[in-house]
Order: sequence, then structure tokens, then C-alpha cells
Amino acid sequence: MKLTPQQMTLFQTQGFLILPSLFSNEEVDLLTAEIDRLLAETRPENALEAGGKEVRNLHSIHKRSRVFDLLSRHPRLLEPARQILGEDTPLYLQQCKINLKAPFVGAGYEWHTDFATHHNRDGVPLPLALNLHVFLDDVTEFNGPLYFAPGSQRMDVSSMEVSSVKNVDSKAWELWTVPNDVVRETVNKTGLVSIKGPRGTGLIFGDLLLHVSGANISPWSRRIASSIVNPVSNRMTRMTDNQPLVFQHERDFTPLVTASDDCLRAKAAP
Ligand SMILES: O=C(O)CCC(=O)C(=O)O
Repeated sequence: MKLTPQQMTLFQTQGFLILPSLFSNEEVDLLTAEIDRLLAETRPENALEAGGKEVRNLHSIHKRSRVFDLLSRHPRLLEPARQILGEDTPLYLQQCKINLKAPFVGAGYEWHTDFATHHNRDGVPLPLALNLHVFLDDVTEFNGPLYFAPGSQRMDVSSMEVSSVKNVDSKAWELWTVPNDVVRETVNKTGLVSIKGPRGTGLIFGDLLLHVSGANISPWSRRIASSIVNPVSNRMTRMTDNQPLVFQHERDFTPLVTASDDCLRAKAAP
């Protein structure tokens, strides 16, 4: 799937791109059918909310589920990513997860750029990684959508970030956050947009985009599949002992091989 010149310009200008109806209801059903099985597994890749009960993130799902492996290599995500990063650029899968935000209890994510954590924690040299989201539920104003500061990727917010480490769950998830005064100065210039859409919506955003999301106080779940792809030439350079949770940054730098467009339905066929 190719992005149009208008979509490419929009991505460069605002730092993100929404891809409506990227996956059909049938395809999203095939993905969500896997989630209860993944949730039932007791393993460190299932990171809990601070309350210690509900699962906040399901990590490394490409290794745990064939359909999520296929999703992570799906041409409707990888072809636009390659178009943005350069057609012949080998990409590896840096992270592959579902952010769950359970009804009533799913917590938000503080103001950050992804690059600050990729760079400070993992030694990723350049802000090239792309975060590829697929909405597995309808995302509305009620269930904790992401908020973006459009164009903030061009304002070098990450150089203003303090190297603060936040533990946002019991598994010591690290997130480099942006201080409130920097957020205020930035969003006073850029404004804010909330990213909503029906299940099956796709979303691409870059490593330097300033963003945040609130809690899910609604009775409806908000599940988003997220895979981060990064050029192999830009891979992590720091793999220290204090980062034991390797699923936060996968260590397999083998270039991703694109699956076929009908891979999800083909997998489900008898
Ligand atoms: O799932 C969310 O609400 C936030 C996700 C996020 O901040 C990210 O993928 O970088």
C-alpha cells in the first residue's frame, strides 16, 4: 500500500498520519480473538497496571501469536514505513505490543517523545523509528485516546527533555518524560489533537513527536496494537544489565520480511 504524495506531505508536516479503515472488521476480529489467551499467560511480558491487577501491556506478541507476527510484518504497515524511511532500508522490529487500557482502570502515559527513551535508555543514535498503531477497539474521546502536538517533531523537544526515569508500573517500565514547562511552551505553539477512530484505523507517528494519553475512565476497553520499526543501521547501541526486560527493545535485528496482504485471513482459513 503506497502513501499518496499528499499523505507523505501530511506526515512530514504534522509528524503523524492517520490511515482510516486500514484493517477490516474481519481482520480485527482475528487479532482480538487472540487477546484472552495472551492475557491468561503469567509471564513478565504481561506488564501490570500500578494497581497490580489489570494488564497494561502485552509485550513481544509477535513471538507469542502467529497473527500478531503477521501484523508486525503486514504490508499495509511496512510499505508506508519504508516509503517514509527509504524503500531499500532494512527495518527491524524494535518493540511489538498491545496497550490495553482496561475499562475504568487503564492508566495514561505521561508527556514524552519516544526518541528520548530510545536514545537515553537504549542508545539508539537517530530519531528514525516509526510507531505503527492499529486500533483494536473504537478509540473515542472517552476511552483514553492519544493527544499529539502536531509539528512538534520539528521543534527539537527531545533536546529539552530531562533525563528523568519514571516507573509507571510494577515491572519498572522506564519512560523519559517532558517537563510541564516545555509541554506548555510547545503546545501553546502547536495546539493539540486527539487521535480517534473506529477499530481497524491505522496510525503512524515519528520518534520526535510530543504526545501523551489520559486514563480510560469509560466502561469500554481501548486496545491498540503498537509495533515500532527502526532501520537496522540505527539499532540500539546500549544493552546494559540494568535493562533486563528485553521485550522493551527486542534484540533481533534481522530485517523484517513483508507478509502478504491477505495474510491474516489466509492464516484463519481452514
Ligand atoms: O497507548 C497509549 O495510550 C500511549 C502509547 C504511547 O505513548 C506510545 O506508543 O508511545
